[in-house]
Amino acid sequence: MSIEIPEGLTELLQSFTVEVLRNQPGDLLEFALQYFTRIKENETRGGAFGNEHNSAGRTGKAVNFIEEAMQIDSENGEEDDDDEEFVAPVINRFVRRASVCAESYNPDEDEEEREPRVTYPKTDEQRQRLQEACKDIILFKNLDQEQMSELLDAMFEKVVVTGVRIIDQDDDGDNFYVIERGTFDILLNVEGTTRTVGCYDNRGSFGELALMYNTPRAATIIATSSGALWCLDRLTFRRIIVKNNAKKRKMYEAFIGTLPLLTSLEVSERMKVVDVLSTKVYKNGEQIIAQGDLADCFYIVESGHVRIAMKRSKSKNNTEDEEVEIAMCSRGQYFGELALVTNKPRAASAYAVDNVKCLAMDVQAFERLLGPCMDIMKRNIANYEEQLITLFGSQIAIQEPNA
Ligand code: 1OR
Ligand code: 1OR
Repeated sequence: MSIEIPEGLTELLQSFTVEVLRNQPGDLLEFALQYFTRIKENETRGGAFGNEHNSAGRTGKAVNFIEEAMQIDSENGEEDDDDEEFVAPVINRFVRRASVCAESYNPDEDEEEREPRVTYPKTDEQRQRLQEACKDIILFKNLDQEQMSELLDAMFEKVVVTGVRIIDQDDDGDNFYVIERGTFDILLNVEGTTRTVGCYDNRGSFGELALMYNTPRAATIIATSSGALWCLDRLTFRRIIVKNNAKKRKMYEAFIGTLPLLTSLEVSERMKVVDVLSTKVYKNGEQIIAQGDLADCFYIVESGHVRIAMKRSKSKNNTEDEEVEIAMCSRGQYFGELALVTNKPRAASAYAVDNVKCLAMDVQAFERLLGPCMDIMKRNIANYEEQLITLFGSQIAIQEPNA
């Protein structure tokens, strides 16, 4: 005798189990009652749950489903916090989005004012750890205080152990992740062959691409140590970060179009560069880069001047080293590429002259987006080497850039 498993049962039970594990409710029966009532209510309101929930043609329903779920949450007053625990994981399990869709974001169509916020309550200690983890996240840099606080409220913690796959290439995007601690490998599968293309070491963030561009996950991320992540659900991410990116695009479109470095990029690729840039402001004399430091950022000068200086002595430990000015960067010029291209420590220091505004990009985005600009950069790096010999008359050599 064969027993037929009703369509949707596995997903329904899996999703419920995940919620139980995440919420650890005291009264399991009460929790189940609330959980299934909510799903039923949503279905009645025309939500996405049902036999057809896996069909690719339901692109966009995921968001509707969640919006609905959130509205129900907010109507329930004091139960909000617990209820919101239901929201985030439902997205991926019940509704799989169609594969690649380079959806553009139109902020004018956004109805975010009517959407209730997601809030995961946190202890002071948790909030402090979260703030620390988020303080250097480039995508969060241009947000105002209100947006930042909404974002922090919506984030929830996830503890991981070695070997856990946080993201699988080609999956739909559910969350954006900020690393609090731990190391993670970035794996890329190209035509059946998987290779490690990079890693995160106790800092940074990942999982923004699928959420920003509505594309499948572009890489696999695996924990290579135990660690902790802060997760931000897709809808809150889109409401705040993607909306902010739309503003950034308007602001920087013209400037980015004038940069000689980016001439080999298509317009759409240039816009993706804008999405991952953050503005950094420095006061006159402030150090932007310290020679010898490990590198994690690439910079483009938006306004002011940046003085590049190099220590004259060959000996690293000699505190008497004198710094010599070797270059001055102005609006539209870039710096900080050398260490990223050669995988070496910073070759020189950089200081703000007057008040300086730079656009900064992290190393992963640099590698992902600026490949087509590598020829220009390598030509300039070859020039550095020539100048180095002229200026210092030494054998200090800048290592050949990686292919
Ligand atoms: P996602 O939502 O696509 C996988 O999920 C995440 O891996 C992706 O967002 C990025 O946050 C992160 N190519 C694609 N994804 C990358 C890359 C990457 N680096 C980090 N991610 N690289 C290009 C490889 C040819 C850069 C490797 C250093
Ligand atoms: P970085 O990541 O090593 C310091 O951090 C940055 O200073 C470096 O990338 C370059 O972007 C920038 N030699 C080495 N680095 C230089 C030079 C330079 N000029 C700018 N940078 N030379 C100057 C040639 C005009 C040769 C040294 C004498």
